[in-house]
Amino acid sequence: MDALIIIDVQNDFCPGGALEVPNGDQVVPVINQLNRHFERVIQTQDWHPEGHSSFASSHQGKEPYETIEVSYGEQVLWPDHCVQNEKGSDFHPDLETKPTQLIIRKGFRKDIDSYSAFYENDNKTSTGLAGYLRERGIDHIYACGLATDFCVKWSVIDGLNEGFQVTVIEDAVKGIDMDGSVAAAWDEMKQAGAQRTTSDHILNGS
Ligand code: VGL
Ligand code: ZN
Repeated sequence: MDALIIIDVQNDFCPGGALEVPNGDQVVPVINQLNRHFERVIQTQDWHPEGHSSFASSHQGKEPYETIEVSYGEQVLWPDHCVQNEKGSDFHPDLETKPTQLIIRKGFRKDIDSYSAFYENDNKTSTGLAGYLRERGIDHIYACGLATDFCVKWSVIDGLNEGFQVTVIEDAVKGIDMDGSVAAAWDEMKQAGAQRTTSDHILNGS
């Protein structure tokens, strides 16, 4: 059984948002169409407390997009984004969320960032998603949303590692792209065993 997983289609990742993904909002109409096609739809929501450790503003002298070493490895520092209960963490207003059956919030522990829908960045703390999918008999996930090179990529790789079949819908994702990170993400996802398709193929079989 398959499910659509819509990753982080939130105001802060769209044009005008705090951590803008170029053309991030262009995925919205595509996802709205896909949404109606799938019987099982799951969303993720980046959901940080104020002063989160992934924010550059929490580290003296650091600027956004610099990296630091933390206990679980390298961490990119971001502008403050997707703060709980603020407008930036809301889903894009045009995103159709009615078909969504589960919303997984992530990144709410102050000291650990969480890109993946399955595991926080320590690679140990589970969000519970794998168990949810298994209990519902879902073995194939179709990934879309933001950003290709961070949350989409890590969700796809962790999903594959958890034994799910994963297909990325290429016209329903957009990336941040730091130093070629989008191309690298596609390579890594392919290496890990991800498949790639288009919304047209899903909706029209062509
Ligand atoms: C994301 C950076 C920080 C994402 C979330 O959704 O890709 N990227 N938090
Ligand atoms: Zn975040």
